[in-house]
Amino acid sequence: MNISHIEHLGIAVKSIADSLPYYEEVLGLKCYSIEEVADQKVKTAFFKVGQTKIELLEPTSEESAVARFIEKRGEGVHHIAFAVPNVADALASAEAKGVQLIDKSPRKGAEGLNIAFLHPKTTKGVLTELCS
Ligand code: CMX
Repeated sequence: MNISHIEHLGIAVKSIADSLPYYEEVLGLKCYSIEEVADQKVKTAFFKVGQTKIELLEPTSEESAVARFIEKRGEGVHHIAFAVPNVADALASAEAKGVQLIDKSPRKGAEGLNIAFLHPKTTKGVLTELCS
C-alpha cells in the first residue's frame, strides 16, 4: 500500500489538560493544536516529533471508543497511523488480503485528513489507521 511514514501515534488519556505537563515540560514537545472530533467523541491534542506526530485522545463521552479502551486497558498507546498516498486504494488492498475493515471507505479525521481504521483482531492486536 506504499506507506511513506508513521503519520502519528494515538495515545488514549483521561485528560489532555492533566497530560500536557508531561509532554511539554518533561519531553519538551509543544502542543500546536487542540481539536474536537465530534463524530469520534474525542478531543485531540497534537505534538510534532520530526515527520511524525503524537495525538493525545481524550474521550468526550462515555460512549466513545477511547473511553471503552481506557476502561478496559487503562491509558496508553491506542493506535498507529500510517501515511499512504490513497486511503481507498490501501483499504482495498488490505481487504483483498483478508484484513477486516472498520471503515469501508475513508472519512474525515482530525486535521482534515482522510482516514480509515483496520480492526485490531486482524492486525496482530494493533489498531491501525491509514491516512492521507
Ligand atoms: N487496540 C487494540 N485492541 C483494541 C483496541 C485498540 N485500540 N480497542 C479495542 N481493542 C480490542 C479489545 O481489547 C477487544 O478485545 P477482546 O475481544 O480480546 O477483549 C476487542 O478489540 C473489541 O473491543 P471492544 O471494547 O469490545 O469493542 P469496541 O466496541 O470498543 O470496538 C474497535 C473496538 C477497535 C472496533 C473500536 O474501538 C473502533 O472502531 N476504533 C476505531 C475508531 C477509533 O478508535 N476512534 C478514536 C480515535 C479517532 C481519531 O484518531 O480521530
